[in-house]
Amino acid sequence: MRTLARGPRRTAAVLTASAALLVGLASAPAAEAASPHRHRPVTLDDLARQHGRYFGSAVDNPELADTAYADLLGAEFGQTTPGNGMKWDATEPQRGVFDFTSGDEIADYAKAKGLKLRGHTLLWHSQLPSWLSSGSWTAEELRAVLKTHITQVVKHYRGKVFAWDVANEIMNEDGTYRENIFYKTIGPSYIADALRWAHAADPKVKLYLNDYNVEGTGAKSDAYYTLIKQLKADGVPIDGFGMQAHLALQYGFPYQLQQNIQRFADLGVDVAITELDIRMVLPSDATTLARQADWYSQVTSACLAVRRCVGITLWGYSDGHSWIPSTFPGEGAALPWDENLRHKPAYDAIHAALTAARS
Ligand code: 9MR
Repeated sequence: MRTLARGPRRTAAVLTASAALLVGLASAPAAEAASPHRHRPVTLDDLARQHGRYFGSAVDNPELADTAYADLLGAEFGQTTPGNGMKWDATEPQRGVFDFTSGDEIADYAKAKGLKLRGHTLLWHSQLPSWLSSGSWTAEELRAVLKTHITQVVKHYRGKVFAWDVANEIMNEDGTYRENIFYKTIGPSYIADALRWAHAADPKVKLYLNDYNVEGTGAKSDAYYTLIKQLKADGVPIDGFGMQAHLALQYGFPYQLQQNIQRFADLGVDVAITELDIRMVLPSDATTLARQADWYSQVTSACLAVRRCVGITLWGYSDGHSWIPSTFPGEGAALPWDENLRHKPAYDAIHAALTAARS
């Protein structure tokens, strides 16, 4: 079995447990001494690592000031993603003027806590700086702007992030290309070029396409399946597909989730669950929280069932720090920890799913 120990933090935990065992052996009854790990908390990431996966949570810069939240995130999880700190409006607020303050803050935090870091995101229709979104560009000008942005940001985080969401949310629900500024100005070739520029800037980093409503089979995930297959056939560097998984109880569980993950894996790319949360209409009650717990369990099990599903990231882990209530008024309670950082049934369900699955 793989060891649970990882870095100084884990080593300290093991030493503490060993010390407790030695003390316990001197005085405790035999039954207690026989379970040396009884007092060592086993985190979701510890369990995921036994399967060769990570379990992570996004974090947004202001949340780092909430030390209870940031400390628990660092202790429980093995991976993080900046909620906003590496987006275009943060990293290149003026043309050619790069500001890595927010992204670096998260990268430093990740390093200090021993967390793997996903980069999010190099290109998106949202959170673009106004110099870009309200400028008027020829195709050649915008290609140059995109190339510079991707090259600078990827180079800056080389060796710090293990994966990039290169292009975020580039498809419509019906499987046609989203008419973002890049599509409208350059045409669909911007996607392959973005991947090539990112690869040139850091040949080792894993390059992903990432979107929501692609967890189940359907027109939108079909479009990604076709695109990734074509990119692979054309020799374009593409390593992974990110399924955001912003789920909602009222819309039903994604259709054929595991089979959908599997078909992308079969194309020869990794799959990651990148922004998982499961919202509901408020107020929550025992029934909805139990249903939510079951969904978290199903998502976890589906990922573990596909060898190339490399990890799961929650989009924040507590109901106290979630994008949902402000975006969907009247909805929330989407995460496995409540506002007071107490476990909800969803936490126990994820824990059980990670424990039950065979390595
Ligand atoms: O969590 C992010 C939130 O703080 C921002 O206000 C929001 C702006 O659109 O973006 C959120 O993150 C999004 C992510 O970057 C892409 N997928 C959807 C996420 C939720 O909106």
